[in-house]
Amino acid sequence: MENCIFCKIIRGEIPSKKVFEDEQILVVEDVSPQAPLHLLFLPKKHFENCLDMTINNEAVVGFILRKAGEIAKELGYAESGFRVVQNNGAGAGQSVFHIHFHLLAGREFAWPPG
Ligand code: DGP
Repeated sequence: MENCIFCKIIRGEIPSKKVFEDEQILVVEDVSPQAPLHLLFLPKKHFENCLDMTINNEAVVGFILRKAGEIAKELGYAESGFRVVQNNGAGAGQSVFHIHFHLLAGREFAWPPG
């Protein structure tokens, strides 16, 4: 998508701090971290959120969750716990309409979330 911020990051047109990349996904540090560890998992193929999913997007979502667990473990957060968050729609806090998963760790997390 031409004007999507995350598509621009994926294309390298906006700089980012890259943690992992393969042919399907890019993982970068969030520019506005809400926890000591705050990473964004971005599918390279643009779709907005859960409402914009098709059967073609299902596999990458599963891959992202597995990869989030692997990275959290590698960085030492398996014991302390971590949170994976995905917002759908402005009313739920989605501000960038290219689906992404937040990996947050390194502090206490409240429930229910704010
Ligand atoms: P959400 O509110 O769930 O749509 O999360 C969007 C996140 O994207 C938010 O935590 C801030 C982050 N973000 C916005 N612009 C940029 C950017 O240009 N680079 C990076 N690394 N993160 C960004």
